[in-house]
Amino acid sequence: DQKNGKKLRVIGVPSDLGQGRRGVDMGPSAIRYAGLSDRLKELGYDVQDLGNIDVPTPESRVQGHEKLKYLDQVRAVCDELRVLVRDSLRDGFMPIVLGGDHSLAIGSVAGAVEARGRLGCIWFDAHGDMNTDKTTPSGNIHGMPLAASLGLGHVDLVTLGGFSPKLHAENVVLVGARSIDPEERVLIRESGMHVFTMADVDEMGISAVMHKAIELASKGTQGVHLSVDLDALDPMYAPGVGTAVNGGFTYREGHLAMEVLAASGCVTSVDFVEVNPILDLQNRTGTMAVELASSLLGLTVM
Ligand code: Z70
Ligand code: MN
Ligand code: MN
Ligand code: MN
Repeated sequence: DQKNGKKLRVIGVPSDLGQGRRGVDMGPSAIRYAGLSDRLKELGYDVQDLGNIDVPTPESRVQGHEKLKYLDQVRAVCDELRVLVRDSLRDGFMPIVLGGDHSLAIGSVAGAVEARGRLGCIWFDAHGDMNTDKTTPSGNIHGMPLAASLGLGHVDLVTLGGFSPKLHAENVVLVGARSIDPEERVLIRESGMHVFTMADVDEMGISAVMHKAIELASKGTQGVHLSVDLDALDPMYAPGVGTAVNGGFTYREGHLAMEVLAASGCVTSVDFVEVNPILDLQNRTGTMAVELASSLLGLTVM
């Protein structure tokens, strides 16, 4: 079949360093338990699971800076992920990164750009993830990865891999936003990145939003990094996230978004993040991640 010879590599990042709630470190296990590898193998892929990156345990951590909690450890985890994502792409695998909190995307974006050159980025999220140490209300680095990838924020996050910025705002598209901090909003506006809020999705429909997002992210790029924060979905379908916000994507909107991406063939690497099985209901959110991955990588029904 058409997937023959296509190779996927699964990389787990059991990090809860970037946010305040325990449990998201078990996200990679929850997604694997929901059957990720088997589903992808059924779709005809060669799937390699590299297991998990080592993340320091709570007892061995130093919180450090009030506005950049666990900065040194987050940076170390992201740097390890950067190398694995980069080398997976160089070896002909599409990386599928399982989180863990969204701070890990600083590493996956860096590695993907290192391997492929200029990339677009489509970021599914209820939040903006565009805070810096100057604007953060929480000090949680999971609220900063898109800013860091655009070259905004603390030097230790911005210069991962020795180059900056990783992304160009004209090729960055945030989809599903409905909870943005006041100062973060200013940074988003000033950056020039593209944003489709849930209001835009309601007005335009998810299909039109996705076609536009793909066009923007693909223009002049060598591919698209897709970063899926499960809190983009409505809590009805993804209750197991640290910061659930009402009014997210329905099940069908989430799947259609992945199907439009699948048809375009533009996605070259992907993250599924913020799955927290302690807050979940019978692994609904881990299961959602697996189903979204299979819509992204699978064949259509007919
Ligand atoms: C807030 C902050 C955030 C995810 C919450 C929240 C950020 N803007 N991101 N949940 N995935 O603390 O920066
Ligand atoms: Mn996020
Ligand atoms: Mn979020
Ligand atoms: Mn969260």
